[in-house]
Amino acid sequence: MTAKSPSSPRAAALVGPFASGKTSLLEAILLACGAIGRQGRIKDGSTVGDASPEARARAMSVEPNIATADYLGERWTFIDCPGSVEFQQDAYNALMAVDTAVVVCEPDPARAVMVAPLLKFLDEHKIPHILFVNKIDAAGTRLRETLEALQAVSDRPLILREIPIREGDAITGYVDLVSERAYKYRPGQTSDLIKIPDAIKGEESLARQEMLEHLADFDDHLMEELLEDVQPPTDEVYQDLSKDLTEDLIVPVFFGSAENDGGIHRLLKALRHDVPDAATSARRLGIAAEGAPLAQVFKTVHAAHTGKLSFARIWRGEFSDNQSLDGTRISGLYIMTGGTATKATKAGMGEVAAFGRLDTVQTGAVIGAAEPGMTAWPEPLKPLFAFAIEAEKKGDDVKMSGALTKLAEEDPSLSLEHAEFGELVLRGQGEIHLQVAIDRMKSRFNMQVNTRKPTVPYKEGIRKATTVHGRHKKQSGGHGQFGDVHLDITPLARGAGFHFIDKIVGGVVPRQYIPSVEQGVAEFLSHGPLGFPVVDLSVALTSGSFHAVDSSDMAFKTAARIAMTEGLPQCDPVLLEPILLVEISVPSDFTAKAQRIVSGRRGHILGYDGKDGWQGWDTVNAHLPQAEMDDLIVELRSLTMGVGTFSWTFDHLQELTGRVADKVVEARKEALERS
Ligand SMILES: Nc1nc2c(ncn2[C@@H]2O[C@H](COP(=O)(O)OP(=O)(O)O)[C@@H](O)[C@H]2O)c(=O)[nH]1
Ligand SMILES: [Mg+2]
Repeated sequence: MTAKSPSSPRAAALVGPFASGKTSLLEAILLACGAIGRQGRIKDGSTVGDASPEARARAMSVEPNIATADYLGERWTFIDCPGSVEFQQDAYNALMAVDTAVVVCEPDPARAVMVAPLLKFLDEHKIPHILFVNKIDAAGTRLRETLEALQAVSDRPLILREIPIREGDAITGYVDLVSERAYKYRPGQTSDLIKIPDAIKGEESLARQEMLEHLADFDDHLMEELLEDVQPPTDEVYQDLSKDLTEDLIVPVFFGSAENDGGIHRLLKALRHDVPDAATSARRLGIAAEGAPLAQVFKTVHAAHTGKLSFARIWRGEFSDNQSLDGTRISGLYIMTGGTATKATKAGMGEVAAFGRLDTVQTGAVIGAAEPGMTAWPEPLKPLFAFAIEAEKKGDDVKMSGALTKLAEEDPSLSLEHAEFGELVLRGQGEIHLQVAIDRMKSRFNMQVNTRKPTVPYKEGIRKATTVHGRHKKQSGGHGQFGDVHLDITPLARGAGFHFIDKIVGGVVPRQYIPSVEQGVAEFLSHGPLGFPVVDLSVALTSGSFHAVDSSDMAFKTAARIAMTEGLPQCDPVLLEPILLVEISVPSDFTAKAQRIVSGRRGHILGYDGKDGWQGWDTVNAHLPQAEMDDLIVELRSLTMGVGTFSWTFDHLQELTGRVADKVVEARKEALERS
């Protein structure tokens, strides 16, 4: 065997769909490494991972679980990533920090499509990855069918590295296709070497041949050997496996049971032999071998005791506690041994360390000097779901903003927007994603917040022109007030906005008062007769008069408002609703469903096409009213096994009339009366 001894620690991310068993696998791995004494269970809430109250409450990972342990004298950091699509950002970021990904999936072929987006990301970034088919203890299907379904969603060839040994319905061991040795599972220990059962000898040599043929696609020498019927030396096969994984040419496939400790040592040994070291991964990321110490942050956490922690992979050199970096000082350096932070004085190349109090360093940023030519950090995921939020206690708004800013720093797929109508809108990847953020506000910042649907930014327009006269005159002892204006109000084309035109001749309205007239008009337009901002019109000041003593800015502003209040209702105002351009992307099996969702939401389908670079996926382009977007992602996911998604941009405003419009105007009136 080519047991190379990497000089530096390696890192692997455990990724895959929700509930495929990643956190359980982390537990099994830590047990196999001797880092914990007994295996915790998800259902007992006793695992190393998912220890936060938000994760335990849902029996689901809502943040990465990071654990460092030694296997056969070599150091590994495992990053167990949340599988839920709503927490994907953390998984994508972690993948940028590792030498390999272990994609954990379930045997059910119907679920294979759930790993498609992840495999796309891995291939796009050429990140070596291994497939681990988990829950093999409960598998109802043949591994072949599972593999076929998975192959359909992977651009890279999947290569079975072992085949199962069955006793009745149960899988009790495996045959390694390289060494051609058979093993029987022994929970808690390395498997027992046994003889290859006669019954599967035929199947074994077929599977082995298949594996070799795949490898020969990338190795001419091996191809020659196969053509000449020469048995390739085992070392050559191991070398190919390691090289092809490193270059992301193949995806080796293993299986087992995280909960019942089957196949875990087998998986760990494959990692040990085949996974590239930090130097190789750094090269893949465009980081030169020589240079100053460099680490990259993949996760930021604001912890209660330690303050801000930046979890980073060290790609070059060594960092030490108290070291000064461009003016900021590392204040606390930690390694996650098992699941707990252990203080360290130094951390070196290959390690995953938490850096304390790097206040200006964001997720994705480089610690040390950034390097030209480094692979770009993935863009944050675009928001798909939103809540309007407010602090329960009036006056807590500033504190709330501060807490939310920290949470958004922890998770770049969470964002905060000061929206129209003074609303604070929290955006993210789904309802659970936002709910977890709200829960963290309470558990970590002691902030109770209220949520509701965000207000749709309706506008109003006009459909007719009119001419009005507004006069403001008051004579109440002493100084009076006098302003007098004539306005032409005219509708403009959609998208034109608001134009104010000064047509005064001969100084009938003195020049210094004209800005006040414009201001009076603009203020009126912020709340039209239907309660929304009025757009796409011009207002021309055509004439007026003034009084040498009593005229003032205030008086002209009031006159303008009087004119607008009278004039605008005569212009046949109409509600305008925002329409978004939405691109939905789904596996083609679900395209018809996606189209039905659009029609069901007053949408208009513009067309559909194959998704660029995504075999077997379609995009559906549509115009959808923003008012219908609220739970679009919820419905889309529920109809597409969670993988359907969309992107959106504002497109145009469209007239809305009839019952739907009446309801909107009524609701707005009530809201305005309340506030
Ligand atoms: N039968 C069986 N169940 C498993 C296995 N591994 C995990 N599970 C169960 O699958 C569920 C999800 O496990 P978890 O580790 O939280 O999955 P994650 O979402 O991928 O982290 C839990 O109920 C586990 O008990 C396994 O090997 N066999
Ligand atoms: Mg998990």
